[in-house]
Amino acid sequence: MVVGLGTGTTAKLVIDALGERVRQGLRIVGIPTSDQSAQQARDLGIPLTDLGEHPAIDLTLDGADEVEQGTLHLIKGRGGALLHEKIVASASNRLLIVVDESKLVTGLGIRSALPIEVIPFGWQTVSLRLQHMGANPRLRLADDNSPFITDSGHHILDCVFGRIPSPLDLAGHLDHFVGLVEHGLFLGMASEVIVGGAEGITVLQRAGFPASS
Ligand code: A5P
Repeated sequence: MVVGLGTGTTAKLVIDALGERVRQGLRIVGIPTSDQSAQQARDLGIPLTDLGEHPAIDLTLDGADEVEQGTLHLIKGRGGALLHEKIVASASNRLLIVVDESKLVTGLGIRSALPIEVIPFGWQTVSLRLQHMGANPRLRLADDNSPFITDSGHHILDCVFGRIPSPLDLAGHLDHFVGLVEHGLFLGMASEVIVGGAEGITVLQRAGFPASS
C-alpha cells in the first residue's frame, strides 16, 4: 500500500504505531506531508516514496483541528503543513482522520482559526482582503518571532472567522484570491474519522465509504 503520512501531534502517534507494524512485517511505502513527518518515518524505518513515483495514494492518515459533525468537513493546518497535506489528501483514495473528541464541532470555525497559506510577497494585501470578508487574520510567527515559513517557503495567516456559516461558499471565494496559496478548509475529503474520547473510540463514516478493516 501507498500510505500518506500526516503531520501534527496526533499524526505523530499514528506514524509511531505504523512504524511498529512495519517492524513486525507490514509492507507499505509512505508519502510524508512535512519534513518533520519524513524524518520521523525514516527514524522508524518506514520506507518513503513521493508523488512522482506514486501519484495515487491508497490511504492517508492524518489529524485535524476541527471536524464538523455530519459532513466530516475539516479545518487543518495548525501544524503548518496544510498545503502538502491537501495535495496528499486529494491524491488519496481514502483519507482517515484521527482526533480526540474536543475537535468535534457543530460548525467549522467555532474553536479554531482557519490557517491560510500565502505567498510572502504582498501578504498584507491578502490579509486586508480577508479583513474585508469579516476575518481577523494574524501572521503566524515562529518561536524567534520572525514570520513562520512553511516547507514550501510561504507564510501562514491564522484567520479567526467565528462560526463559518457556509464553508463551501467561503472556500469558493478563497480559491480565487491572488497570492493565497491554499486554505485549511478540507471539504468532502475525509472518508472516515476516528474519534477518541472518554467513553472509547467512535468511527464516523462519510456516506458512500464502507468501513475500512
Ligand atoms: C498540520 O498542518 C495540521 O493540519 C494537523 O493535522 C492538525 O493541526 C492537527 O494537529 P494535532 O494533531 O497536533 O492537533
